[in-house]
Amino acid sequence: MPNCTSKSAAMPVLDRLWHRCRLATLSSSRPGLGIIEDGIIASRGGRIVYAGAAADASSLLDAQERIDCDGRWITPGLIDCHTHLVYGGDRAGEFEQRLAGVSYEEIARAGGGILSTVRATRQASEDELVASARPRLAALMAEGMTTIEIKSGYGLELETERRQLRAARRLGRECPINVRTTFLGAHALPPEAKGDTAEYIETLCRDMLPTLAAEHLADAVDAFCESIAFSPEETAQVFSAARALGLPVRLHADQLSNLGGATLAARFGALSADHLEYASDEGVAAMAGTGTVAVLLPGAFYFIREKQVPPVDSFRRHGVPMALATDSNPGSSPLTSLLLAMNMGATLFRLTVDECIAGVTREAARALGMMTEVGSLEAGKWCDLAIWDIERPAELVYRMGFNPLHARVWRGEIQDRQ
Ligand code: DI6
Ligand code: FE
Repeated sequence: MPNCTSKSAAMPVLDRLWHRCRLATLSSSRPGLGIIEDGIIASRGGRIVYAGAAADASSLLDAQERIDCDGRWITPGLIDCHTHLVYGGDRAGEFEQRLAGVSYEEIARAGGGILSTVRATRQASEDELVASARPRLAALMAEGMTTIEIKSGYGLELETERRQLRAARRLGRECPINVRTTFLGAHALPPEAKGDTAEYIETLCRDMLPTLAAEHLADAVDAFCESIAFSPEETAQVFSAARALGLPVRLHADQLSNLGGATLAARFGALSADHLEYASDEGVAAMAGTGTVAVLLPGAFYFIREKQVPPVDSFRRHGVPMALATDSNPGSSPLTSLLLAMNMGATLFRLTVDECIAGVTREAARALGMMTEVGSLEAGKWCDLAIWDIERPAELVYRMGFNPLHARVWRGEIQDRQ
């Protein structure tokens, strides 16, 4: 056993050390945001080796680079745990229709909506999908996002679904971010199915899903369980196929009506159930039983001018964890700001500041099944940081359209502002 002296002398040099900073660690073992007023963070090999009080870490002084944070706040890098970032075209024309009084559902039923983006996505090459997603990604990264989930669902046939997922993986290789992909083949019924939902779901389960899983293109499987999309029974079929392949599931649940989506998600042990404006108390209780995260998407609520607020008090009462995400997509939430998503979460859904910040960090990591890797400032996790020019954490939630990011750190490396 080495004694204390030889141990510290032999300690490897740290790559980087941030000091004189205030930390919102989001560590589950601390109350609230896990605040440390005089903190330091040390990294080695892209991982956090220490995040805590400066007073407890006097031996951690030997780093290749020391960064004086001058009292700035550091949070975990932000996580957007629900996006449809990769797609062709846009829906600005539909937005104008909606301003003239046509509803989101009416547009969808008339063959517009998701299907108009499907047409544009089918026409786009992988390069074009990557190129058009990049500015949206850059906007999120400029606000400290370091991890993102990206869904397919605008192909609705194997080739295009694959191209979307490949584009998402490529963004993960080419940009300093962590990417998690989700297969959302059950997003809408493609026009060529001519109304034969059963046949489409059968093809999806038999061919598309196993093929994409074998190509390691999908980290999870999602479905849109809604009257304008797929029934609970069809969704269950997709989920059974996913589970048989060992893939975790998540669900667009109870967004426009209550079809029992929250209960269904829980029945399959889903990582998350998302939207949930119309979720019942029974559904929330079921989610509590399986640790399914409620992913709240105030951007979509705002943009389609929904009136029904998700049952936030019920989530709190039942101890269901709540995450917040942008739902970035061309139809119901053309949003590329997690800061604004937090502001909307607070203003529209009455979430607290702590719930909003936890919702785009620790709870978003939970929704992605990435708790051991990201989401809090704790030794062993990736050193993904957002460093802010703010005086108190509430400023991240309070402002609208202002970006106080000072620096973004991904896997221990300081990134240029995008
Ligand atoms: N719910 C949504 O809010 C998005 N997909 C979904 O299942 C909408 C996607 C779109 O309108 O393009
Ligand atoms: Fe969505």
